[in-house]
Amino acid sequence: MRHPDVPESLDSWHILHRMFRFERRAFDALAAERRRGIAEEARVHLETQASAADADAGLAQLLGHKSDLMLTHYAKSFDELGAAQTAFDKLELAAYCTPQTSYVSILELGLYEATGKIHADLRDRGLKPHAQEWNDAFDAALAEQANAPRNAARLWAKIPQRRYVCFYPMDKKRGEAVNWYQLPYEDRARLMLDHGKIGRSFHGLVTQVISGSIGFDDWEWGVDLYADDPLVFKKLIYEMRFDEASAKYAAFGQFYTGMQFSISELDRYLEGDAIPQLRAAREPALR
Ligand code: 76R
Repeated sequence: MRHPDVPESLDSWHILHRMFRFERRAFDALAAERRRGIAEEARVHLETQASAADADAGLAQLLGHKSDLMLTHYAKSFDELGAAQTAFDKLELAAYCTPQTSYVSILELGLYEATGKIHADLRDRGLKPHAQEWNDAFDAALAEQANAPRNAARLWAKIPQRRYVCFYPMDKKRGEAVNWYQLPYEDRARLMLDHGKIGRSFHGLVTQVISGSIGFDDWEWGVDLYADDPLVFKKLIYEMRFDEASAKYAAFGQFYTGMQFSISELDRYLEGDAIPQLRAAREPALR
């Protein structure tokens, strides 16, 4: 992946989003004791995943008809994601959860700026592009990026513990007239810089998790936004619509919006007799 037009990325969690319809009437029809047993089995299972160092699981109640429940899995490989999928499907609860859609992606930190700098630096050092020495220096520079404290912490952060979540997939356009992938590198880097500037004006108000899905799923990226106030999504996404990277080059899939709740609150969601809450964060959410 050293084509001069290709920005590098740092990649980390393998992510599976699963959206389900919850068969509430069928669940309600069960005896109370059985409902409790089903909820408890699922709670213990998901909490074990969420407390592991090398995985995570998160729940959100979605608004509207598209789906009721979003289950987000983080794992360190597709193999482990597959295992998580199977394990959930073996829970008794799965009999009441009908899959509606899903999304497969890998968390990424885009490195437009850094890649440009690395290329320039290697050029300045007089290294011959793609010769062994150049490749080694390139790898070393990338490893440095991955180990930089700011990047390392963000790469392996767990699911942000903020109440509201908004998930949607997106593409950069590849039309005959408007084609992101045919823009010169410098133009794309500049547009991403402008994009980042708008994003950063919302710093602290929103936590974005960008995951790449080229080669894995129907769109090119999954966008997860997390905030303490849903209005922030509307303001941020609206503002970005006017920014060239989005205004001209972005295309969006379906939006899913809802409330994250703690796995310990699953029984409340299933019973439907109180609003399931997001309890105190397990660890400081990265902002
Ligand atoms: O990671 C960083 O903070 C560096 C700057 C940055 C990159 C590289 C950044 C910042 N984003 C990056 C990459 Mn983003 N982002 C989106 C959307 O709705 C829309 O119009 C687009 C959906 C939002 C709302 C958003 C928010 N971003 C990307 C990429 C990869 C593109 C590529 O590689 O070609 C996509 C698809 C994408 C989409 N972005 C930010 C935000 C916010 C809020 C920030 C600032 C984060 C912060 O500093 O807190």
